[in-house]
Amino acid sequence: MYEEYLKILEKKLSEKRYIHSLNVAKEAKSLAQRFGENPEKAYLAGLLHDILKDTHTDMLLKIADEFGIILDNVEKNAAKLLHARVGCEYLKNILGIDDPDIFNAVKYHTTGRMGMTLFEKLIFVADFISEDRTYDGVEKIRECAYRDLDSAVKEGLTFTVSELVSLNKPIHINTIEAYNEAVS
Ligand code: DGI
Ligand code: FE
Ligand code: FE
Repeated sequence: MYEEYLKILEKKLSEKRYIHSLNVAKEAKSLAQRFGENPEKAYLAGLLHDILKDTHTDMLLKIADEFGIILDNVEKNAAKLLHARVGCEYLKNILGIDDPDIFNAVKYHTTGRMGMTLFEKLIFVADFISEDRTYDGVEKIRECAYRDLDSAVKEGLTFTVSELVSLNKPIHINTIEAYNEAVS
């Protein structure tokens, strides 16, 4: 399935990240089946969500510039945010995938955002609970994801915000707004 994309991913990603992408795809598909979304589309979004994760920051900034992506200050200073922000445009402009569900799921998979769609939540949560994840607390999120997707989103955002605060890292406005919405 999706042979052409697998070949591209294999070239662009480390083995570890490639396996992560397959795991997120699998998880996204089964979450989609559980919550009544399109399973094959969720699989594809999961497969492609980290397509630029192993691309060097300088290259991501160059691609952002070429595509005319306006980056805010937090994005410019947090390399980890760039692969999502630039990845969605790469899918649209280079791979010709311009399905808005896939585009937005990839765009917001790292930060989340206020008013996430069901499809965006599936990818956001699948990325947190995929088989290869081993962080402290993953079991708790895994356990609740299939019961209560919004709780899993809330737990994921709480984990991210706590981690960023403890490391004195800047928090993107989308992360903050998603968190505030999730806990309100
Ligand atoms: O690409 P993955 O590793 O699979 O996962 P991801 O895209 O969710 O990235 C997770 C990393 O992104 C994690 O180290 C925390 C970081 N991150 C998420 N939201 C923010 C953030 N970093 C900053 N500086 N600000 C954010 O709002
Ligand atoms: Fe990512
Ligand atoms: Fe990921």
